[in-house]
Amino acid sequence: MTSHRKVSRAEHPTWLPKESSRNLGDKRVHIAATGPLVETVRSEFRRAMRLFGGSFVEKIGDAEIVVIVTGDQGPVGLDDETPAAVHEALAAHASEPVSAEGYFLANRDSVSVIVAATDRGALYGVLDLLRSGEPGSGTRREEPAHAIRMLDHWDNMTVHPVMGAVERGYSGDSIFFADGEVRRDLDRVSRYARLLASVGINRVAINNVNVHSTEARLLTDKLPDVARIADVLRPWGIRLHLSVNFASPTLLGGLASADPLLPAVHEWWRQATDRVYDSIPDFGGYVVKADSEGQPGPFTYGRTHAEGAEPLAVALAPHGGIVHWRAFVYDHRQDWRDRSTDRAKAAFDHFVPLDGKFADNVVVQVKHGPMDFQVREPVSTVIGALTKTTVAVEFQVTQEYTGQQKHVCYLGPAWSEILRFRFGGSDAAPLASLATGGFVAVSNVGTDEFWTGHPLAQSNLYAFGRLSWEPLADSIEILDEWIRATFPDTDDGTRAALHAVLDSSWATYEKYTAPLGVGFMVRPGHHYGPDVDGYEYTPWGTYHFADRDGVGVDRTQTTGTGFAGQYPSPWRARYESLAECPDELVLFFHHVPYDHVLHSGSSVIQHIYDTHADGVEDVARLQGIWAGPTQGIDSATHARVTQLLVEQLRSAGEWNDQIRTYFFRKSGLADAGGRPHF
Ligand code: GCV
Repeated sequence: MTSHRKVSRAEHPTWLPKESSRNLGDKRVHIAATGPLVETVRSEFRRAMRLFGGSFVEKIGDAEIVVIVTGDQGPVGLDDETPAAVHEALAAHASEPVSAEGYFLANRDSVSVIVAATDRGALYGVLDLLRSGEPGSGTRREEPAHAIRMLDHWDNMTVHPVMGAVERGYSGDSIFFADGEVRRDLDRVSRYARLLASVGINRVAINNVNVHSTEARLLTDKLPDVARIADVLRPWGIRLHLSVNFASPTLLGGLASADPLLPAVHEWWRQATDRVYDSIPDFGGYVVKADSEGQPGPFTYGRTHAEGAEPLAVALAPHGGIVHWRAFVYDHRQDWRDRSTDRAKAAFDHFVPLDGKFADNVVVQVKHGPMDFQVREPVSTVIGALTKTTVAVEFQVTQEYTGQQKHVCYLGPAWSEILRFRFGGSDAAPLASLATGGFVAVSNVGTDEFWTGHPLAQSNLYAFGRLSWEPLADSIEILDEWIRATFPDTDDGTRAALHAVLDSSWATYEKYTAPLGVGFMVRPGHHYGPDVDGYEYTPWGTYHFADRDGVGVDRTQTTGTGFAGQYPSPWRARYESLAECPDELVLFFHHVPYDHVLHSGSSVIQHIYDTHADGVEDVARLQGIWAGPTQGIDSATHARVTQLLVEQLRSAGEWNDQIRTYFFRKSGLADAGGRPHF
């Protein structure tokens, strides 16, 4: 019972191990910058100097690393001794200046230069140098695609009887809370903030979107403690957000109603919000899950979600705060007998009619798919349809449906596919550019000594940060950065082994779990392991409709729920047509007979049999690779991954046995590969 109270201080590798400070250490450093984050910049150099030597120098001409913030000083005094790299970076900035968070990183004649417009950009530049090492020769320009890059924590203040300390958390307890309070020791939060800043994350919501009564009080009497967390995040350029309960005016304020049209409700939010800003001047804003899975919302009062968000938005606006209003709104008490209701359609039906009606500082936060972070879903139709509303795309770094940090599952390739999706066809803009409100993801860290339960799951946190900064970056190159930064002493062979384990781990996971985009088939409640019919006759709206003849959900306009019609052309027609629908989503959009032949040439039933068997073989192969030479991987990491691969193989085998047996019994069609059913 008590082990989870402890916060690990163990020094297991992260992508900023002590050794990476070598990249900043043993150097003569000149800093020409002011601003609150410059102290953090200096502290990074001091940390490196303590470990590896080096010093600050007054004269720019003596320096090997130069950091310049152009925004808050006059022209830098350039002379004959000024290193060429400084001239180059300043010239680049002068001709096409970087935005507030961007920077130029130049390197020439063994001098590295960071030029930024603000202290924030300088911090990102220095952390880039720290994590990636020598910048190579020439000048590199870096700036984020979108201003908001955020992690949501589903952390509870007390251990919830069903959901635990962190809802869908697989990495120990909350790093923020214990025993109903904000932790006294926030050292781990500080180390977390440094990791996040190094991949460009600039906002963190600290508490669960399911706001229970204890957590609701973070907004009121717990504010001094919340302010302590904000103080720890601030030096890393990270603004704190709170998830709030829509019914706070009644729950905390004693009002009779939380109706968003009532002046008293507006006034309550105004006063509550003013008090937040008295304690936390750079407070980021509120995250709201309303009318969703039992959370209260504006429907109680017959109001729309745009009306619901209004009082919060109005209260935050004068302070520069924003409301993240989640579009995850659906009927979780639906009748499974009613085949016309489709959970996939719900968010579009609720939110698209409200396009343009939300206040300017409301960001509608949309899960990347229409269902719920499944291993494979089409993209959410809401993202393409909201053209007059600021939209944030929400991902799930915590692996609720992708192996719960017991299975290795690098999600970068899955996210890349989503970010590169083009609603209007191949000439249209990628989905990434529609995320005008940036990107949000559910975090995967906790008090676990490796931070993320599965040590290799750190790669997902890293990749989310990097993709939220540069959404079209190559996810395997990002993984390579992570491998090199986290395990700097690996040789080529070990790095190849890590790639062999991680690169296609998402594809492997998909092979042995729910097939062809149909989703779920997990055990209800905790969502780990197979239970094909676990949700089939429940009110949650997540069905596969397998019978003796076929499987899949008919979401066509012609004969099904009509969801395919929420897409613009060409996707509407492509998903509608069984002949054109991509194999990997065929059971998301169509109910097909088991002998339906896929584009791959395989029948649906044989595909199910083959991919499941392949998936188990893949995991066995990973185990073999991991048992081979792994120079440069510390023994604790190696042992934890070894132990988890045993569980992954067991679990993959269980999925395989249950899925193949289930479909054999339903269809009566034997596996042409002759493998056993039970
Ligand atoms: C925080 C899924 C999860 C819930 C989560 C919800 C959400 O349904 O299973 O645990 O609740 O998504 O995103 O709000």
